Amino acid sequence: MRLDIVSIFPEYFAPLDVSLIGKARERGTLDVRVHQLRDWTHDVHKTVDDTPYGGGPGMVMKPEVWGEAIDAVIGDGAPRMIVPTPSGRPFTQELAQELAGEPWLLFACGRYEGIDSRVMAEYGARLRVDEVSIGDYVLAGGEVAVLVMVEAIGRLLPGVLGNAQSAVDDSFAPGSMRNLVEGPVYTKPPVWRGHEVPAVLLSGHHGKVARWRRDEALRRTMRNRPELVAALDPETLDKHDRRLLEELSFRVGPEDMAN
Ligand code: 6GU
Repeated sequence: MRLDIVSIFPEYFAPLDVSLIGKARERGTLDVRVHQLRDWTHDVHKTVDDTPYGGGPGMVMKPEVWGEAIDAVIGDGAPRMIVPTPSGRPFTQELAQELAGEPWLLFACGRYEGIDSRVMAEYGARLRVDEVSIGDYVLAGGEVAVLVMVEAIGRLLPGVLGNAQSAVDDSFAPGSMRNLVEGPVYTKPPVWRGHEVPAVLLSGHHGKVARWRRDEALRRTMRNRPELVAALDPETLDKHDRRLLEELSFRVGPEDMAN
């Protein structure tokens, strides 16, 4: 996969040299190219922003410099373009999976109050353009959001994770624990500062371990993400799940009423 990132702060992307993503780049699985937006300015001050039409606070990124930058980066190609912004569609595991299937992504990082909207209109006519938000809070610019997205997408590429099962078991990944967060994990030693590893995990009984993990996932989801429990499809819950959720004083679906 090829990734182009355009930003006025290329230094933000130094972390992409390390860990899983850094290794994937060394192997050639990922071809990451970071570009300085100011390289496409023509004035001595390398100006990238101006005051907003209609008034109001802050500055807006100028369309001409973005147009020159994007034209130069894409050439005759047609990457999928991602514009990080708190006004965008939510970045989810599902969107990460979808983007991991693309051959080429272009991230256009805005600062200040954002990029002149005509840039998205112009390239939206030629490329698939998505404005994407990583959560309901406001960052100073899109750079950190792009780091988040590149890591989430990159680890899904074939051969990037050591253990292929790791991505399948993730909280929010499509699969058996879909829509639940994962429960607690433990490693050796069996007792640490008086805290014992739950005995079932040492039992070697795979069925009991699986059931215990599901119970813990349900408990933790109930505690930390009650809105996910409320959205569960009752069809995906077995009798044991229902009993546990009842114990946690939660009622599920009409099917539950019958018993
Ligand atoms: Cl993608 N950008 C900015 N600037 N702030 C954000 C965001 C993105 N997602 C959440 N907050």
